[in-house]
Amino acid sequence: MTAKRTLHEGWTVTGDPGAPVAVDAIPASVPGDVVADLLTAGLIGDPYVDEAERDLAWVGRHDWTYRTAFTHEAGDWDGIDLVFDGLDTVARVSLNGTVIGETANMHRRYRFDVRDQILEGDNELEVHFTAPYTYAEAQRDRLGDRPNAYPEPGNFIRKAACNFGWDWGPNLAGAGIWRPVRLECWKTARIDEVVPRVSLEDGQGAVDFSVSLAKAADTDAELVCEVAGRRSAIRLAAGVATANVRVEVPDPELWRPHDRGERRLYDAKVTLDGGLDTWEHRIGFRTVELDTEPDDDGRPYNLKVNGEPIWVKGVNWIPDEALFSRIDPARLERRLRQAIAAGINYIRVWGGGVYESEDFYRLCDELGLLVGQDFLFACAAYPEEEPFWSEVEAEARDNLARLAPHPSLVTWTGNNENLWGWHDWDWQGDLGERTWGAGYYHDLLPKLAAEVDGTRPYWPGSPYSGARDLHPNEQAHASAHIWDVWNDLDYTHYRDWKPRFVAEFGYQAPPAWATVRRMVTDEPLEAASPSMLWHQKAANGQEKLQRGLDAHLPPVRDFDDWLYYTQVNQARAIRLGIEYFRSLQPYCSGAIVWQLNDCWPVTSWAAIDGEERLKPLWYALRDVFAERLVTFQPEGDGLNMVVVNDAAEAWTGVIGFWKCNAEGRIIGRALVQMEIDPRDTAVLELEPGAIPKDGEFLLTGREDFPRATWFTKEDKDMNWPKARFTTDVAAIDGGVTVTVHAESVLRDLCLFADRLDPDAVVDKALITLVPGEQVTFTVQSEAIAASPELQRALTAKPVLRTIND
Ligand code: BMA
Repeated sequence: MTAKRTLHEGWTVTGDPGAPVAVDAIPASVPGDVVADLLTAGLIGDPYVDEAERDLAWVGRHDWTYRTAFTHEAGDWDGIDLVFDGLDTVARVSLNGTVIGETANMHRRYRFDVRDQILEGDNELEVHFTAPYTYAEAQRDRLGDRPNAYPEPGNFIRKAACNFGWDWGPNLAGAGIWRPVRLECWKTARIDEVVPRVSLEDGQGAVDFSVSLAKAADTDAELVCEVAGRRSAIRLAAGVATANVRVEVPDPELWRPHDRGERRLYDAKVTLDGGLDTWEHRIGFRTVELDTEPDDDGRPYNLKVNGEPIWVKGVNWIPDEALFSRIDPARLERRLRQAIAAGINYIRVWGGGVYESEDFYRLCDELGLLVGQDFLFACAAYPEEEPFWSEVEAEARDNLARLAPHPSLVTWTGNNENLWGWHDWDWQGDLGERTWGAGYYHDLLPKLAAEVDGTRPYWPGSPYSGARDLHPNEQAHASAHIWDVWNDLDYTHYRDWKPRFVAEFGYQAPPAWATVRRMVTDEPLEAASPSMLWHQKAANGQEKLQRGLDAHLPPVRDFDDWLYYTQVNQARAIRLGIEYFRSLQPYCSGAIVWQLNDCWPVTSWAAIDGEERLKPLWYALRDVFAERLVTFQPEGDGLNMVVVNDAAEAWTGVIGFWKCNAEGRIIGRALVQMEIDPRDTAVLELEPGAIPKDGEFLLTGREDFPRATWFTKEDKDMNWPKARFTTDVAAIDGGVTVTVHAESVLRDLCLFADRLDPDAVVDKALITLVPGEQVTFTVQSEAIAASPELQRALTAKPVLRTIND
């Protein structure tokens, strides 16, 4: 029998005497972290507001001691273990004054045998955390410094790299018991670990359970493994503690990503000796292949699930809150549902963050999102010397086993940009003979991935070209990151690339208005007011935003213009990139946008800001990731209409497109009968006469087909007529609708209802209309529904915006 009891109550945290703020046994959250505890106690300002983060640099440079007391009733136990699912990071754990273990890795689970230390009645548990900087800098001094894209020692400690700050995140490197902790008491034997290897061959499912037991004495044991009502049993002789048990499941229903149909999850269960201990998880049957066999052009990077090629409509994922313990299952579910609502089918968990929580992968299993998981290395050279080699091995084993049951998890990747860094970022001179992580990415991790799991493809890096002598970001070879756009070039230069698979590309914009107001109190509020700049972490970020504005949009008159125009530009940049990459299918097989989410309120590449609000980019993603896409793509002096059908059915019908003059008056019409096979692309070369010239533009109909547009000039050069329109506001349950009737061209119409009610949600954005057309926005907001005054504000600037207003 096993009795499990969480130990989350009664904790306090105490700072070391040298800390600038005296912290003496304040209440502490477990799971939690010290920054959140200091905030709750009122000892620090909100690190997300203005420049408060700046004053918190000391937190990561001091030690923190967590303490609690608990009572324990004596029982006839053979084993008593103290189990930590996550300690952040360098900890010394003591029970009743005796040290029971030391840790130095946030990404592992720890189990300590406490039979000899635990007392009947009252017990005192203490976890002392050494400052992460103290440890990491000492390791750096001992082993010798190595390159890091950030001037921080995050590569010398097994702690989330982004804890030390990133180009979208605050530096809040603290400490804490960041995942659950519990006491486990057991009798005779317990199940130590189960790794289910799920396979599917010719429609026949099987689960190979690899089970390890902890036994108190040399007794034999019976294991029963069950899936979908099928079971296999095995007797383990005394002295044997591991077993492999196969359960066959004929004709299982499949697990499918959400855009490929339904999915079925099956209960899997392992029972030890009739109920002495049990292990349960849900699993799913699906196959996954990553086809990277060289072809005439280079090397593809084709993901196949259940034998079907998947065009990866992906986003990069970072921890959803800088203070990780604030991320609860409901928050994760909201975020993942927002991803699905945008047509996203794949989430890459980026290597500068964490191996996500059980809830994250469970939700991806249930909702049908594919997950690519990086091992946790990002943008730096990592030492391979001890203790790091052993820590990385232990962490990889632990997480490969922990995540193995999840059908959503389809690939493992060695690191983020470190192979690229070694090639291109002047590392080699600085490194000399020092290790930098190659041994992890090319040897240790692929070996462990095969040994512990063995059911998922492993790729050494993001990006990686498939051969060590090739440049890792070679565009004709497997995965590439596209960062020359954003860093140096206009977004139209996405079209200079011809990639096989884009694992990162992104373009910044500030967050929603209500989020801006939450993060800065600057008066006057300006694009470059002090706290706005503090919440812009990217190298020359403001200049890069301005470069984009200068190239495309009319001059900015005030902060409202700046906010709207930069957000529109972000959406247009990524729209252009994805439309182009999709037009290259099947040569190009996916695009993973940097980045879906934010971890605090900040100007960043995210589509959903740190306060969970949708930026215009999110709406653009929903358009361009739609199953059926129409896009205009230039080719030489000509123009093609490319129609991409990612559906399982053929797409037939008539697409109407119109040529308009700058006033929006229709000066030419064409109707084309299109027939596009399932998961195929059709290209229609436009007749020279159909191609718009100088100031004219093209657009497709809006009723039966997704609207596509093609402009011959930038908005800044367009001399659009001044926006003219009328509006109707109508009440609906829990909100209002706003119908806009266009009397002139209206370009990228947006309704920023969060300016009136921070909780308002609007169903569309970035709508372009010509005279005579109309659009209806649906606004969910109780506050607006209840207020005629707010309703009036809904139909005017700065809430209702169009480029030509
Ligand atoms: C890539 C990512 C992140 C970074 C982003 C934006 O390098 O891997 O490291 O946040 O670009 O610069």
